[in-house]
Amino acid sequence: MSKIREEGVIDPFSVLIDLENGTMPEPSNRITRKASDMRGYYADGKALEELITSGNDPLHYEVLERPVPQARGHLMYCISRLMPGRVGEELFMTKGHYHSVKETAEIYLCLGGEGYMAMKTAGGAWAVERMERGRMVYVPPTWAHRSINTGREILSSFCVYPGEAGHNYGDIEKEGFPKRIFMKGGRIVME
Ligand code: S6P
Ligand code: ZN
Repeated sequence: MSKIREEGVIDPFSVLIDLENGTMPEPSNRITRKASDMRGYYADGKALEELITSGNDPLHYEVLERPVPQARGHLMYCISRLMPGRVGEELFMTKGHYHSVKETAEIYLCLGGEGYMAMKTAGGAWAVERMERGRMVYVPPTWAHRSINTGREILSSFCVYPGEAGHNYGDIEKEGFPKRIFMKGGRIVME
């Protein structure tokens, strides 16, 4: 018998999350960002071009998901996996974004690796939170967010955010973040 569903209503489901390895073994979507997708984001554009050409354009990060409707009431969720590495002295990071619907928050539960979540508001507020296995970062509404991998392992997180949130990358492309995170002389520095 066919099921009658209201718009946006779907059947329940479950999905396996590999907590030990910080991954989703059977995603239906895999979004990838390679070094060549990161042009304009790093301080050292020349080092990025070298990584693209001599370094064979390595994977920067991937997002694994089994999407649900991008609608109010639903919860989007995914596994975000950021590779370890550097562009010049700057540590690998995600592009970073505001949510298009500003009133939407996000939870990042770190499953492995180490790094930071950098956050900023359009009004000039700035914050950074440590990411490490078992630590949850709460990104409040209106805060843009970007993760940075400061370790040698993949920085992996389970993310949850409202279905209607959407992603606004354009403003961060223009504004950037007030601080960058580098590895200089074996030390992590923020400047
Ligand atoms: C989505 C959530 C994450 C990021 C992912 C990649 O709201 O914040 O899944 O999409 O970490 O970062 P970005 O900035 O390229 O979307
Ligand atoms: Zn987000």
